[in-house]
Amino acid sequence: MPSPALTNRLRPTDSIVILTGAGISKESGLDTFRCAGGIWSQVDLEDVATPQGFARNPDLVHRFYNDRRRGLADPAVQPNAAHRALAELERHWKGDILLVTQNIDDLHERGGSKAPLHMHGELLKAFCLHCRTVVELRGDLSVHDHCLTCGRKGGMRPDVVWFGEMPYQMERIQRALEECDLFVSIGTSGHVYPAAGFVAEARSAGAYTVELNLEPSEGASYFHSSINGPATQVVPAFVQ
Ligand code: BJW
Repeated sequence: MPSPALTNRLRPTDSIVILTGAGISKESGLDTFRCAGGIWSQVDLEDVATPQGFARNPDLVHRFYNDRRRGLADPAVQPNAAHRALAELERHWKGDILLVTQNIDDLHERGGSKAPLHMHGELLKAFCLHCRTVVELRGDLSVHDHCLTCGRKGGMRPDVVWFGEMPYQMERIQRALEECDLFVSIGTSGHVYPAAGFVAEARSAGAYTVELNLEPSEGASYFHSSINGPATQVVPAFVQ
């Protein structure tokens, strides 16, 4: 159940869209992108998160995502109280909930969420640029890999959405935003579109909008309400 302030606004069958970003996985031990010391202070995003960067130097891009895949496999990296609280909400809420994550980790799934929509793709998947077959991936990826479906070499890439590429399942997300009664954004800086525009879309369609973030994000003024603090505290408190 959402917090008392919200229970007054919501009916038990209302529809909820939840958007999560890197901040929800920070306390699980994964870096964010734009916080001090974050991923974009360690590498140039043009090199590792654009199709042009991959065309220029696929080895570098593979190393970057292989390292992050190994980081995700570290036994210390586990879903935290915020991931688990959202899964609990999904289990008990009678209305529709669409959990949209910008994160490519699998911590929502491991925390118990049934089917998070990974709009920026998944670290544990790869696809073939030649035949578009998507495969599950546990180990490293390299330019020497062959596609098991079409047999061609060198075309396997991480199944993640880079700058300039279209995020996944946008039509489904747009529909849910138009129909939702509550939009909740958790642990995202609001720098990257189209996700950064979801609050305005949901709000103009009539939803109540709430931000849960360590600090006010770029788009904090668009939300009806903002709650600031670490996700492992504010998310369980919000959904209880
Ligand atoms: C905590 C916490 C704790 C910390 N508890 N909170 C000009 C204007 C408008 C748009 C554009 C523009 N120029 C270009 C664009 C489009 C571009 C874009 O938005 N660029 C901006 C940078 C300006 N977007 C795109 O290109 C997207 N595609 C697109 O628009 O397609 C349309 C189209 C395509 C082609 C033709 C025509 C149209 C694609 C964006 C892809 C983003 N990909 C990445 C990397 C891939 C995946 C990966 O490697 O992991 O996705 S970038 C990176 O940023 C990653 C993230 O998902 C994404 C968002 O980051 P997030 O999650 O918000 O993390 P942070 O670090 O920014 O913030 C963390 C927050 O947590 C902070 O606020 C902290 O305070 C908080 N926090 N600890 C709670 N414990």
